[in-house]
Amino acid sequence: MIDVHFVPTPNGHKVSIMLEETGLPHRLIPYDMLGGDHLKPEFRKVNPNHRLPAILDHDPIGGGAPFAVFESGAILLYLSEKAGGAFMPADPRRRSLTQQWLMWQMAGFGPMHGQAHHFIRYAPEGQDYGVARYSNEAKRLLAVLDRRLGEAEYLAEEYSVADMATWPWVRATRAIALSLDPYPNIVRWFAAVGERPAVARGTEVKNAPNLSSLRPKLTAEQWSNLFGENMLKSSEG
Ligand SMILES: N[C@@H](CCC(=O)N[C@@H](CS)C(=O)NCC(=O)O)C(=O)O
Repeated sequence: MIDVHFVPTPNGHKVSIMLEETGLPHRLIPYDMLGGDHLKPEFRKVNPNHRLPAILDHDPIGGGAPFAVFESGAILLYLSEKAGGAFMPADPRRRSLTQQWLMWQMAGFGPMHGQAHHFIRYAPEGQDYGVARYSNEAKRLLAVLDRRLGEAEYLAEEYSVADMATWPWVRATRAIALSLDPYPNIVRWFAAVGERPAVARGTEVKNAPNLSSLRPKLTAEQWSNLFGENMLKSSEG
């Protein structure tokens, strides 16, 4: 059994999609991120970085004591290995392509889109520089993705963990009112991936409407848990 410490965000959905795709036995442990559940000291045993998602495998690869994995990309690779190499192509070139696009998602597409979400949706209004900087980067990365998907049906030619990592972040562009119309190859791929039953099941758990809105309203305590003092304090000591 795999415990999934979970919030229904793009990073969380990467993992819930993969678990539905592979059928590995798991249970979702929901976290109230606004309430600061992820900042509690006991969560550090599962994720030293105090972020979601993270998993705890009670029947780990190689046996032994329960094993924790953090960082959504590392979790996808772990689950792939656990499921006998699922969604990781056997062909060496395609396998490398999967790793390249997965790293690109983890180091570029996700973090840059995340910053666009921050400046457009959460930061105090009027921060034109941050909004422009990260909107431009978000659009540049969409153009890179569109070009790739004009060359290949899926990022690594066949459907892989790289698509699972990228798809939920493309879906999240609707929350920052970024249209996909200029990217016809993304539109084609986005629909094809979205039609997979496991993707539908994996994204069934949704965020509270406030968190999915263009301008979520946070109390001072919630703000502190996500971006301020409480968040900082959780990593001390
Ligand atoms: N690189 C990490 C990012 C994890 C991350 O930032 N998760 C968000 C939710 S999607 C989180 O835990 N936010 C809580 C916070 O910022 O306090 C991953 O891919 O797992």
